[in-house]
Amino acid sequence: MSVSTHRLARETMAFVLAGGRGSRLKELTDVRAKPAVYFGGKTRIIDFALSNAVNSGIRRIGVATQYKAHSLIRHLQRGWSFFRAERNESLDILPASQRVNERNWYLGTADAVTQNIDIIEGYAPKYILILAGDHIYKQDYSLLLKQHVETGADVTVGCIEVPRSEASAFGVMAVDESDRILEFVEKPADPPSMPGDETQSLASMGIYVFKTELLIKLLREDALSETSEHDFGKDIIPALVAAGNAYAHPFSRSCVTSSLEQKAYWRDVGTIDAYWQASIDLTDFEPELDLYDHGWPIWTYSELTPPAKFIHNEEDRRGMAVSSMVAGGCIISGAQLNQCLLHSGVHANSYSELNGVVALPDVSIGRKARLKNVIIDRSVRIPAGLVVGENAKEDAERFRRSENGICLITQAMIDKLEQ
Ligand code: ADQ
Ligand code: ADP
Repeated sequence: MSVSTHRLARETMAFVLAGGRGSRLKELTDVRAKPAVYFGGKTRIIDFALSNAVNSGIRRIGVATQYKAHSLIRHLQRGWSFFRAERNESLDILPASQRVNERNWYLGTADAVTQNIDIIEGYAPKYILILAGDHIYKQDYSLLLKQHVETGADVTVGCIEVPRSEASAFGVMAVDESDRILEFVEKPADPPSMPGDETQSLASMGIYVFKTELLIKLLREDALSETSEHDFGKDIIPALVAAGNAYAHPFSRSCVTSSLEQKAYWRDVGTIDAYWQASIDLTDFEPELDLYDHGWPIWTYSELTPPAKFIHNEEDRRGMAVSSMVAGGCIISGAQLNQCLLHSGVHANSYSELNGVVALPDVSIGRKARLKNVIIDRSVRIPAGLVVGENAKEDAERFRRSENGICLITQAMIDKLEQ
C-alpha cells in the first residue's frame, strides 16, 4: 500500500514530552527544564523536535510540561504561536495541572498523555506521534508515519545505534530482518548488542507512533493498573512488544541531511560534557549538524537584536573571533575568541581571552578575564581578571567541573567568589 506522507502528517498529532528535569545538566536546569535550555546560538533544545514536526507537515502539537516550566512556556508562547485554528492547526501547552483528578503531577510519560486524552479526542487525529523534547536532531517524521501505516504495526519505535557501553541509559531492543521488535528492555544493566557487532546496541529514541484509538485504549487500561509506572519505556512498549506487533524504525531512514555525504546526527545533550562538546562542535570547519539548511529550518523565538559587533579598542586591541559562532547583539570589544559559541547579547570586554567558551544570552565578560572550556549560564557577570581552565583543583572548588574538565559557571558561584 502506498500512502501520501503529506496526508499522514496532517492526520497526526505530535505529543511532545517536555516535563523532565534533565538533572545531569546540573545548575543549567536549576531554573529551567532541559527542553528550554539554549542550544546553538539562537535556539533552545525543544525547537529541534518542534521544527521537525512542522517541517514534516504536522500541524497539531501538544507539549506536556511539568518541571520548572515557566521559561519553556514563555518560549513557546513567544516563538510557537503561529498555529491557526482556522487552518486546523494548534499548539497546546499542557502543564501538569490536576485536570483529571487530584494528582499534582504527571506520574510518568504515559500518564502525561493519559491526563490529556480529552484534548486529544477533541482534535480526533488518526495517529499520535510521541516525541521527547530534549534531543538535537533533524528527522522527517512523515517517513516514520508511512512505515507505521504500511506495516500495520501496533506501535513503531524510532531507534538509533549507540555504543553498547552507553546503552544502559536507553530502552534497548532486538529486531528481526523485517524490523519487528523481538525484545525490548528499558535501561538494562547488561544491554544486548546488535547482531554481528558486539560494540553497538539498538536504542529507542523515545519516539513512538500509534493509531490514536489503540493508544487511548492502552492508556485507559494502564491507568487502572496498580503495578504500572505509567511510563512508555517501562510499561506500554514492553507490553506491545510481547504482543508481537511492534516495529522499529531506524533513524537512518528518515534523518534529514543537507548532502549525501553528511552523517546522521542525533545527540542527547544531557550532560555538561555532551552539551559543551555538541555546542563547540558547531564551530568546526564542517560541523556534523548543519544549521544553515534552508530546506529544514529550525524555528524559534529569538530576540530582536542588532548584528554582532567587533571593536578595535582605543588602546589598539583588536576584538576578534576565529572558528566561533557569535549571535546578534554581542559586542566583542578588544577581546579575542577562539572556538566559542556566544548566544545573543554577550559582551566581552578588552583583553579578555576566550577559548572553548559556550556563553548563554546576556553574559558579560570583564576585562582581562581568561576562560578556557567553560559554559556560562544566562546573564552571568564574569568579573575582570577571572581565570578559569588553568588550574583543575581551583576550578573544582569554585565551579561545577565535569569529568572532562569543563566548568559550568553560574551567577551564584560568582557571587560566592566575590563575598
Ligand atoms: P528517558 O529519557 O530516561 O528514557 P524519561 O525521563 O521518561 O525517559 O524522559 C522522556 C521524555 O519525557 C523527556 O523528554 C522528558 O523531558 C519527558 N518527561 C519525563 N517525565 C515526564 C513527565 N512526568 N511528564 C511529562 N514529560 C516527562 C526514554 C525512554 C527510553 C529511550 C529514551 C531515549 O523510556 O526507552 O531510550 O527515552 O532518550
Ligand atoms: P530563560 O530560561 O528564558 O533564560 P531565565 O534564566 O530568565 O529564563 O529564568 C529561568 C526561569 O527561572 C524562569 O522561569 C524564571 O522565572 C526563573 N527565575 C529566574 N531568576 C529567578 C530568581 N532569582 N528566583 C526565582 N526564579 C527565577
